[in-house]
Amino acid sequence: MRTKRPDGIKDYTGPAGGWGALKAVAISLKAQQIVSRGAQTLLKSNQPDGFDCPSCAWPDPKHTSSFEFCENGAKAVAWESTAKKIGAKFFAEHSVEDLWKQSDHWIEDQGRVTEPLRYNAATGHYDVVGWDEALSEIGAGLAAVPDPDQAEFYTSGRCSNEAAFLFQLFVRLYGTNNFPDCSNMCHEATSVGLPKSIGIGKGTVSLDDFDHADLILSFGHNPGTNHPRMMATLRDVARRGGKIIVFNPLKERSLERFESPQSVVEMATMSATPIATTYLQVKIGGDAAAIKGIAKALLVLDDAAQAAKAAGAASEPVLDHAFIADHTAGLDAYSADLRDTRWETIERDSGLTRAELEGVAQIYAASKATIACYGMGITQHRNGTSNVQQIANLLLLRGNMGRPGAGICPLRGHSNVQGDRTVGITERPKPAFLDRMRDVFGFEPPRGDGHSVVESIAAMRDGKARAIVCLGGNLAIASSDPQACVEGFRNMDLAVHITTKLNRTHLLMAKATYVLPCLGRTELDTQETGPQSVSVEDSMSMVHASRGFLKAPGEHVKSEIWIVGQIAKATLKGKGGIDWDAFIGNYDLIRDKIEAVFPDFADYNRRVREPGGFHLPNSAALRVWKTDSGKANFIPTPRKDDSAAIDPSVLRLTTLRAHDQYNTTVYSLDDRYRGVFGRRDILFMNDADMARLGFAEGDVVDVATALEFARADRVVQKLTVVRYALPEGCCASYYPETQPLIALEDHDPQSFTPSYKSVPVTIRPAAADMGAEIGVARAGVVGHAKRIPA
Ligand SMILES: Nc1nc2c(c(=O)[nH]1)N[C@H]1C(S)=C(S)[C@@H](COP(=O)(O)OP(=O)(O)OC[C@H]3O[C@@H](n4cnc5c(=O)[nH]c(N)nc54)[C@H](O)[C@@H]3O)O[C@H]1N2
Ligand SMILES: Nc1nc2c(c(=O)[nH]1)N[C@H]1C(S)=C(S)[C@@H](COP(=O)(O)OP(=O)(O)OC[C@H]3O[C@@H](n4cnc5c(=O)[nH]c(N)nc54)[C@H](O)[C@@H]3O)O[C@H]1N2
Ligand SMILES: [Mo]
Repeated sequence: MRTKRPDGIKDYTGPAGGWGALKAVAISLKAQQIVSRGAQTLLKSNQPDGFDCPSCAWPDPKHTSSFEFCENGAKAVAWESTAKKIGAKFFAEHSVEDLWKQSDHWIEDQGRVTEPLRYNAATGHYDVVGWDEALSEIGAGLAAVPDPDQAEFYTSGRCSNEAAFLFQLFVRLYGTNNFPDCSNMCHEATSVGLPKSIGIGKGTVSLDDFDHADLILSFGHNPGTNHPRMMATLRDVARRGGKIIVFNPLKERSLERFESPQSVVEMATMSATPIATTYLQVKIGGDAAAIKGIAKALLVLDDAAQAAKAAGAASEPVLDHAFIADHTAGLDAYSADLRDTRWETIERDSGLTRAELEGVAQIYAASKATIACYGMGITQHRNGTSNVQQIANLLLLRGNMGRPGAGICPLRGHSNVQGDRTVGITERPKPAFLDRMRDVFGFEPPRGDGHSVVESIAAMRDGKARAIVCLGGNLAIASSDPQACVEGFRNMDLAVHITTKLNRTHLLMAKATYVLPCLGRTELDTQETGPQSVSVEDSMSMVHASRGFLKAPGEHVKSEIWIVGQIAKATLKGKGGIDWDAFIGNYDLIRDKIEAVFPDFADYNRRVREPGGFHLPNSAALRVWKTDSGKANFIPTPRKDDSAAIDPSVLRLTTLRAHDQYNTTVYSLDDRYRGVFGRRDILFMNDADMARLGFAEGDVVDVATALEFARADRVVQKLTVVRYALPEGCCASYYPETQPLIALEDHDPQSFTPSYKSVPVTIRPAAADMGAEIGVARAGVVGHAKRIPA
C-alpha cells in the first residue's frame, strides 16, 4: 500500500507537451489579463516580420509555421506584455521595506514599471523622477567614481545586438572592461573551453544538421522546459529512427516521451513519441567520467578493428584516423590518459556501469553522423570548462565536427546571450577586437582584463567597487552567494537598473538607486527616423531582425538603446565625440558600426532585413581551427587526487529550473512534469539515501553547505523531502531558492562559472527558525528570504 504523498506532490504519468501545454498557454494569457492581445502577439513570435521570442535561443526553422511559439515562450510573452502596470501610486503605497517582504513572484507580478524611479532614503520609498533629472544625476554619479575600474556594467542576455554594442562602446569610452554578464553564469565554460578545443566558443551545427544525424547525445539539458521548440526537432529525429542517448541524473519527461501540440494525430489520439532510445542516469558531476568511459571503450573497439584488419578481415576502423591526422593535435596524451584511467574510477564517478558505457560506445561507433547537445548540467560545475572539452574530444575521435549531421550544440540560454558576446560584451576582450574599436571610433580602449560576475560581486562585497549599472537581469538573485550580493549592492554609491519589471535586486539600496523603465521585445519602438528593428543571434549563429508591434506600456517607457545612449551622453559629456543622438534616432547607424568593427557582419543592414536573417561564419564548422596549434585539440581531464575519502553523509545538490519559471522569474509554483504543484520548497532525494540518512518522504529538513565552503549562514531551511529517482549520493532542488548554499568562491577556476549544479550539502531535520530565514521557500513565498540580514 502506498503512503500518502506530501501536499502538492503527484505522480505525473503523461508525456511532455500535449493538452497540458495548450491549457498552460491559456492560463498564462488569462493571468496577465491579455487573452485577445496575447493570441495576436503569439502569432507574431519568431516570424520573419515579427519579434524574436524573448524566452530561449533555439533557432527558427526556415519555413516558419504560424505557430512557432511554445508553451514556455507563450508564458514569457504573456509575462512581458501583461496589462498590469506600476507607477507613482504603487510606489507611494509600498515602501521598499514592505516590498522586500513580498515573494519574488509577487514583486514581478505587479506589472510593468512605467516611470523612472529614484530611491528616497528619507521616506524609504521609490519616487517617480523625470528622465532629465535621473539621467543627469546618473551621469554625474558615474563621472564621480574615482577610477572607471571601480564601476561594474552588467548585461542580461535579453538585450539586442544594437543595445549591447552601444553599451560596450559607452563603457569602454568610460574606461573599463568590467562586463559581468549572465553568460558568466551560464555558457562561460563553452566560451572558454571550446576555443581551446576547436578555436571558436560557439556551437558548430545548424538546424539542418539534425536532419542528417543518426545519433544525438544529450547531456544535461531539459528541452521540454527550457527549449521547447527543440522538442519538434528531437521528435523528428526519433520518428525517422535516429538514436538519442540521454545523460541526466533526473528522468526528465520530455526526454522520455513527447506529445507534439502541433501534431493533430498525437493530440487527437493522445499518443506520444518516445524520445530517448537510451537513458542513463549519470551521477551529478559524473559526465566527465562517463565520457572518458565511452572514449576508453572506443579506443578498445578501434584496437580490435585494426587488429582484425591486420589479420585480413574487412573491418572498418572506429576512429577517424584520417581526420585525426590532418586536423587534430594531442591524441597521444589524451589516449594515454584514457588508457590509464581505471574502470572502477569511471564507474564510481559516473554512477554508470562499464557495460552501459561500452554499449554507448558501440552505438556511437556505428553512427555515421553524431551531434552532441548540452546545457547547464555540463557547464555549471567546478570542472565545467573541462566537461565541455570532454564532449569535444569525443566528437573529434570520430571526426564528428564540420560535416553534415555532426557537431557540437551548446544550448544557449537567454535569447540573445550569444549575440551580446559576439558584439563585444566581454570582460576579457581580445586585442584584435580592441584594435578595431580603436580604429573605428578613434580612442584607445582599456586593455586589461575586467570583471566577470563572480569577480564583480567580490569587488562589490569587498568595497572595491563603487557603482553598478545593470542592463536587465536580476543579478543579486541569479548570482551565487546572495549573502555577498546583498552586502555588495548595499555598499555601492550608485546602482542603476534598466528593466521592464521590478525584482528583488532593485530593492537592495545603494546610496543612490535608480530604476529606469524599458521596452520589451514585443513592443513597437519608434524613434526619429520611424519604427526601429533590433537584431539577435540564436544558438546556431543565425542573426535576424526583431520588431515588436505592441503599444508601449506608458509614454515614459524608453528603448534600451535610448536609455544607454542618454546615460552615455550624460556621463561622457562629449568625450569620444560620438553622436549618440544619431544612433538613437536610427538603429541602422549602429549596425553600420557593428559591421565596421566585425567584418563578419558585412552588409548587415541589408542581410538582416531578409526573412530569416543570415548566418555568421563559423570557422570550426568549416574545419578551420583557430587554436594555438592550428588544429583541433584533444584535451585530457586535469589529473585529480583520488585519495580523499568520500564522506557518505555529504550529498551533491543540483539546482533546477521548474517548468513554470524563467530563471529568477517564477510564473507559477507548478513544475508539472516533475509532479510538483503549488510549491517549490522541495528537496528531491532518492530512496537509498533517505533510508541511509534516516529520512522519509514528507520530512521537513534543513540543507547546509558542506566541506570547504560550509558556513553558519549557508543553510536553506524547511524543505520538504520528496522521493525521486536520482542516482545515489545526489539530490536536487530549485534555483534560485537554494542560492544561499553556493559560495561565491565555489566556481570553475577556468571560466568562473558558479558550481550551481554540484553543491556539497548535508541534510538535517529542520531546526527552529534561524531568524534570518535565508532562502526559505514556502508555498506562496517564492524565491529568496522574506528578510535577508543586512
Ligand atoms: N522556460 C524557460 N526557458 C529557459 C530558461 C528558463 O528558466 N525557463 N532559462 C534559459 C537559460 S538562461 C538557460 S541557460 C537555459 C537552461 O536550460 P538547461 O540547460 O536545460 O537548464 P537547467 O534546467 O538548469 O538544467 C538542465 C538539466 O541538467 C540536469 N543536470 C543537473 N546536474 C547535472 C549533471 O551533473 N550532469 C548532467 N548530465 N545533467 C545534470 C538537470 O536534471 C536538468 O535536466 O534555458 C533557457 N530557457
Ligand atoms: N542556482 C542557480 N543559479 C543560476 C542558474 C542555475 O541553473 N542555478 N542559472 C544561471 C543562468 S544560466 C543565468 S543565464 C542567470 C540569469 O541571470 P539574469 O539574466 O540576471 O536573470 P533573469 O532572471 O533572466 O532576469 C530577469 C529580469 O530581467 C528583467 N527583464 C526582463 N526582460 C527584460 C528586457 O527586455 N529588458 C531589460 N532591460 N530587462 C528585462 C526583469 O526585471 C526580470 O526580473 O542565472 C544563473 N543562476
Ligand atoms: Mo543561462
